[in-house]
Amino acid sequence: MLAFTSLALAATTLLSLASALPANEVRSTGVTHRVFAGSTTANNGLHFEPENVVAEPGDLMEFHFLPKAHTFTQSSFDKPCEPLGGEMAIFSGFNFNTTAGEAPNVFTFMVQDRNPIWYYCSQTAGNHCQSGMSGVVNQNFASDNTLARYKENAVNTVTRQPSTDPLASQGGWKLPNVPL
Ligand SMILES: [Cu+2]
Repeated sequence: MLAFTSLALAATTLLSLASALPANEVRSTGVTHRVFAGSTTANNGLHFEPENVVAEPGDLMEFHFLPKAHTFTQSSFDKPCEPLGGEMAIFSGFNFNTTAGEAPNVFTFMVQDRNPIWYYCSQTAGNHCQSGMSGVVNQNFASDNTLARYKENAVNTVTRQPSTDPLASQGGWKLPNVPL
């Protein structure tokens, strides 16, 4: 009987904890996906590696920046090289320049759900997005919306920025680049 009472109490405590959380709270999974913005080998440096990532809600996406002043800029599939919802887009800003190796900081955000997150580099010097510097988190593999098609559609676009402030950073965190 004593054991039953303890169990019942524990269940009640758990329930009240759960109801205290905001409905849309996404809990951290502790999983981090590292992506390099830039490359020493692929596509003349205009490349995210890996460019196609599957992530769970609560996973972190962590971008490490190599030379050429790249950005992470969220877009829709339908409008490559344009920020999603204007100022709503997740945007690293041009805060991660480096002339060699990796920039001293990384850009990190938490995946909120399983919907695709399309993104591009908004560097216009060299037209990075039109040249194929784009990627996706949680592509819908049952759909025709592939990264290859995104890149094809990007070729004849004009790159737009989420903000007139090139250093604006939103939807994520600028954190120290800690070696593994
Ligand atoms: Cu770039």
